[in-house]
Amino acid sequence: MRTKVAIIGGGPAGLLLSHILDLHQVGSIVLERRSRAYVLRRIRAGVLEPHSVRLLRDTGLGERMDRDGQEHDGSAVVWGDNQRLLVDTRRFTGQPMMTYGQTALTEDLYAARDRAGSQIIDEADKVQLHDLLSDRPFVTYEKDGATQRIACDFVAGCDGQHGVSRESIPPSVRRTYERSYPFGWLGVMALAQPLPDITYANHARGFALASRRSATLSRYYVQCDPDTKPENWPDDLFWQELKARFPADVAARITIGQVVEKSITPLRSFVAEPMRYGRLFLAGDAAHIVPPTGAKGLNLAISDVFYLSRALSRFYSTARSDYLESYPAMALRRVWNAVRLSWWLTNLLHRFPHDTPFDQRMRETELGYLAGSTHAQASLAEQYAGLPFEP
Ligand code: RFL
Ligand code: PHB
Repeated sequence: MRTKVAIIGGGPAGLLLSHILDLHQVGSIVLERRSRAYVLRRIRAGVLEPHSVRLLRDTGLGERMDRDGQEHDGSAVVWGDNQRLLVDTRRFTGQPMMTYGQTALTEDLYAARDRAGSQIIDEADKVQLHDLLSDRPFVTYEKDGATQRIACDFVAGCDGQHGVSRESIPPSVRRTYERSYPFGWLGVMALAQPLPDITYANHARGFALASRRSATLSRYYVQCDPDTKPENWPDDLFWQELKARFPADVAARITIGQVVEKSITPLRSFVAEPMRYGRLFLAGDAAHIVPPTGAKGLNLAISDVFYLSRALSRFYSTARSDYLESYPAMALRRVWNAVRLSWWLTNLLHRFPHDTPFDQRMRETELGYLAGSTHAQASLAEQYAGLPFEP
């Protein structure tokens, strides 16, 4: 087999890259380790920045998002004795945020790829990347017991946190930056009417977050021990703990419903540099992980793909490689800003095991300052909405 771009990973980054390249007549093959059913069962992100929304609309992926997604002005933060702040992106940036589940977006992407008759090879085992420093790289994998080979011009490593692409960059070239946090998030999807606003809570019992997927589907998270298991959290305990972490008036408006999914996510910040090695380009979680507190992971995957698809389509239409050369630095500028915001919000909103009363007073003082200062709110809203894509 031969293609222009071999894309490793059929998550949002890999599928969106294949979709946009196709719009520019650049052929690709996607190799996904899991089955399509497995990929579509994963429940993850929910919040899209205006830049992501615009890109999805501009590339013909906006129809269901605009019908089923929910535009909103931003997100609320609550703490202490009924104190509340709205991170109002509409007021400060002129643009709303969108709640639309990653699962639905991934379905839309698969549907678009199917309509275009594109090649997505699922259950591709033992993917390996070869000759990345040559101008004739290739990829091998196993499917149904046979080894296959794809010759290509470029490899896009979109295979997430545990993929093979990043590991194909020799350790002597790779630099990694990491912070792990001493807690996780227990996430619950429930058939219940959500709160009107996405609401983050800083509480003595730990962080909590109320979000949504639709008018009848709520998404909730509570900070938990990173080593706990969903089995340790029977539904009753979860609802009790969730409500205990919000101010009484907010808690009273949380509707209890049937729990349809429960999972634990560890929190971690991670960046691997450079995002390029010869003919290999990394995008999305393959290169960087952020704790979900800033709702940035999926949005970064989308902005990486915007830069990379532009660089590759320019290369094929004009033979210019300037955007390919600048891709790692340009993508990383946006990545590091989101890493900083996610780290800062994680520190601001969670309780840490060895916190002293001083630490919590610092958080409350900072939250109080944010609530009282339009300058500080404008800065936060600008970052929560995401920095604009560079020309
Ligand atoms: P993905 O989605 O992990 O997809 C990578 C794909 O690569 C496949 N793969 C391989 N394929 C072939 N060969 C191999 N060796 C392979 N190894 C792996 C995998 O099976 C998979 O299908 O990465 P991608 O595409 O970069 O997308 C990134 C996003 O999924 C992630 O950043 C977000 O979900 C993060 N995130 C959030 N991001 C937001 O922007 N807004 C949010 O509100 C938000 N909330 C969240 C989140 C992530 C969460 N979890 C569970 C980590 C909430 C949570 C709870
Ligand atoms: C979600 O809806 O899953 C969600 C919302 C906000 C976040 C993270 C996740 O910061």
